[in-house]
Amino acid sequence: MLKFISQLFTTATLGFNAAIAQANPPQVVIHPETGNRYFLTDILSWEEARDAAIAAGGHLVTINDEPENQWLAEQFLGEGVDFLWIGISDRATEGEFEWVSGQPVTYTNWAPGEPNDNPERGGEDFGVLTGPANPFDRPIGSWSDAPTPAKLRGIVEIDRQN
Ligand SMILES: [Ca+2]
Ligand SMILES: [Ca+2]
Ligand SMILES: [Ca+2]
Repeated sequence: MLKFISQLFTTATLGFNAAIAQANPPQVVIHPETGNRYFLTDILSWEEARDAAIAAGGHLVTINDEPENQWLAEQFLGEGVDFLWIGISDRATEGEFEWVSGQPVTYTNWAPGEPNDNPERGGEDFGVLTGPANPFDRPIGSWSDAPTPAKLRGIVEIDRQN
């Protein structure tokens, strides 16, 4: 864990030369108020992204309030981004969305008509944050549930106290 954080810190502070020395460097951003760190996983299933987040000492992001949602949208929802995994799921009990971090659900930002557990896609249990390239004209920063076979990048959050 400490070694990993140290590597992230080195990549973030040494800049371009250090970044190109790694095949796929995590681009870490630090929230200016909470000190929590965030970065994107590779393109993975939700469950793979969840496991990658745990391996990094964090969790798929828990979006606790509207300011955090807005900040994440500004950091990660650039041009060409359609969807990113977030750490909310109703895999355990259909219709009851929980954060994988175990933190309580204090805020949601579902898009109109979502979550819908879309039966045409075999049901949907895993949350995504919506970017500008989404094909459904959904509001940027809104959430929806997505199907198990989907492969996306996920947002990892490492809480400061960890
Ligand atoms: Ca959070
Ligand atoms: Ca579901
Ligand atoms: Ca859906």
